[in-house]
Amino acid sequence: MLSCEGADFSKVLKRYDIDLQVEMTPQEMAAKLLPSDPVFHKVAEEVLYMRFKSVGPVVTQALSERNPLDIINNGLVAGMEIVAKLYAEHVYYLPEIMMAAKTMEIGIAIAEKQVPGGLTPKATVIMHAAEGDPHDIGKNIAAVMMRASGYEVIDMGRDVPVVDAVAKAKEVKPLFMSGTALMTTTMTAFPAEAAMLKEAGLEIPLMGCGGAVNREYANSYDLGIYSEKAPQTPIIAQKLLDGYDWKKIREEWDDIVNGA
Ligand code: B12
Repeated sequence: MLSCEGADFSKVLKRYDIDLQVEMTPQEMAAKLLPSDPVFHKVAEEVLYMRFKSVGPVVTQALSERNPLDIINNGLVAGMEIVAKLYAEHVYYLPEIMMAAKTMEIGIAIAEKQVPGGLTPKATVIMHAAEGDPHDIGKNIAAVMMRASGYEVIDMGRDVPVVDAVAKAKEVKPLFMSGTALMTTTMTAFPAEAAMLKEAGLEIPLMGCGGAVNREYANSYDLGIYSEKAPQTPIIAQKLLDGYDWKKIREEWDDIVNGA
């Protein structure tokens, strides 16, 4: 008869992927990346460990100790950034990314309600994920930052046809339009949209964003500007409000986003 006596289960029930790729466990890796502030630390952990049932009470408690925008940026989004790092290290996989994003969204929905914002928006912006692209988690984070900073955001969602995005921009004439592309096959939407706006005589900056796009690419077509991370977007928006055009944003980009 088969006997388990003497079996070393630590060698059997083992995350072979972690063993092969990294020496550390998710907990050990995350410990080095979590925010040092105890309140943000706790909030970030909720996202990191996908605790979608308890994130609500934890964020509500945090709101009595910290300001809502900081909870979003330094807690919820910080937790999601760690998740993305663990994914890159093959410690987390797609299900973890999706569950963590859901957890983050639950927390953001609660914190967002407490963000003090003027009744009159500073300006209107349009956001979308490129035609053919279903990746919208980064865009959603950027949209929250913009709303929290007092802008009206028209969020067109994901997989937005080029012609629809351009038609909306012609109708609304936003301060700027942002596009997100995480796939190299979809990022070509942005030069196409920019060319159509140019043809219509509209100088609306078109912010190219998302993992597939880099600064060089976003600067390679007229109207194109770049924003690498969601928190940089309100800072760039403020410069546009101050009267900068897309060329000046490009010229001073390093100084503008410095530290954000
Ligand atoms: C989650 C995910 C999905 C989810 C998307 C769910 C959703 N609602 O978004 C689902 C399962 C739908 C998906 C599908 C696919 N995916 Co996918 N997916 C990912 C994954 C794992 C994570 C992306 C993510 O959300 N990251 C977390 C967020 C927070 O990061 P982020 O989007 O980069 O955003 C940050 C910045 O880019 C920036 N940002 C982003 N948007 C914006 C907007 C503004 C205004 C600003 C300022 C900043 C900004 O700010 C954020 C941080 O501050 C990536 C892998 C990766 N490492 O990125 C692959 C990845 C993007 N997917 C990929 C692929 C290929 C696919 C599929 C084609 C797979 C397939 N064969 O079916 C399909 C798409 C099919 C289709 N056409 O419909 C590839 C793309 C490769 C490429 N370069 O072209 C990747 C890179 C995986 C890989 N390594 O191969 N995917």
